[in-house]
Amino acid sequence: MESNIQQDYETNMKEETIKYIFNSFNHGSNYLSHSELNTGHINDTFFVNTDSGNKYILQRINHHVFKDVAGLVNNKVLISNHIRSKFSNVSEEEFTKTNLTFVKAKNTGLYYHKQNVDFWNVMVFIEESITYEIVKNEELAYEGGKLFGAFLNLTSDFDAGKLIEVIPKFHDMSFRYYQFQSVLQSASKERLFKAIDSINIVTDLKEEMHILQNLKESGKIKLRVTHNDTKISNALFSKDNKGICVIDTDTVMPGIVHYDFGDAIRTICNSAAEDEANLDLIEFNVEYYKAYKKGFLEKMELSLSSVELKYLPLGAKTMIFIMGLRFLTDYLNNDIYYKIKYPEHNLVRAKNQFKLMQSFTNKYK
Ligand code: GN1
Ligand code: MG
Repeated sequence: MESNIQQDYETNMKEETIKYIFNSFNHGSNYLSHSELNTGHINDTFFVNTDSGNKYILQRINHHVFKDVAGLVNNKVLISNHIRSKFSNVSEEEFTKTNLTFVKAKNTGLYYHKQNVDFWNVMVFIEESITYEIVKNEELAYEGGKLFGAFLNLTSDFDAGKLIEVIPKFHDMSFRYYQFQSVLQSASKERLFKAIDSINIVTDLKEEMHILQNLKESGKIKLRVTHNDTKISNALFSKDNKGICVIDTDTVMPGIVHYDFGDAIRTICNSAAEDEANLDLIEFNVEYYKAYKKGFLEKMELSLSSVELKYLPLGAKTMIFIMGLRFLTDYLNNDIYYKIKYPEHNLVRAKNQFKLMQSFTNKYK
């Protein structure tokens, strides 16, 4: 049985495989059915329905990207428990309805299950929650701001030193430039030719795009717990568009406030999806920027320094840029990192981000 399952799930995710892995977690329910959620670019995510009526999210963690899965899961659980400790008057059942909670694996008691080379974890599904890829009104931008601001606020008294750096130098600009410059040496002529405009943008902005990193390294901007993947699809909303909670805490680790502020702006203020190929449809929405910032500062303002506040707009530009740079680097590197749906998907994403960044620069005065 075990070896059959192994063969199956290396080629495709058969129902038996998902069932077997899911039932190795201690949720007290039995698997009924599942469906795959095709949202993230890194992990594989499944929605699981059970005989008890409870629903779960089962995730296969990409261990090529996340080298220390145990450390990653430990980070997520530490943060989840810290948030839990702030709601001591709320019952476990109630907390689980509006917050990210993890399920332990049977036997090992760990929050993940290791199946030969693959690692899995299970979270309780939050009922009646919805996610958005694109923001369609200011209210949602404002609610998103409150959610990501609240996450930083709730974790602001957590000792960031207890978290491992899940992906070392994740938002480090010098490191991302280094990867980019290395790949320029090995990329195919064809890809270099197709990407020439984007390559020139990256080359021209080198100095400006290092400002935040320099402030961080000189200690002028402090390190805190940051989420590091605050795209709007990582926020859950209720049907009436109120924020519920932030999800996908895979990349929680020490960082600066600008990472989370800027990465959220990157998706909230884009009039199109991050992989829209028609650049004419991409425009930076300043009204959404203001609404997001208002919600974010309502939760954060008192704990931000004047330097942190002053550089929030540059945080937006820098995070839009760094994502374009990473997509471009992966395109030049023959698409080894992000999941792609067609050959030029990463180049389209990169051009999209640079168009958004230019629109931000033109509109934000
Ligand atoms: C990746 O896998 P997902 O969708 O949560 C990436 C983020 C990018 C994002 C762009 C570990 O996130 O940094 O912002 O794609 N995560 C990792 O959509 O690289
Ligand atoms: Mg993520």
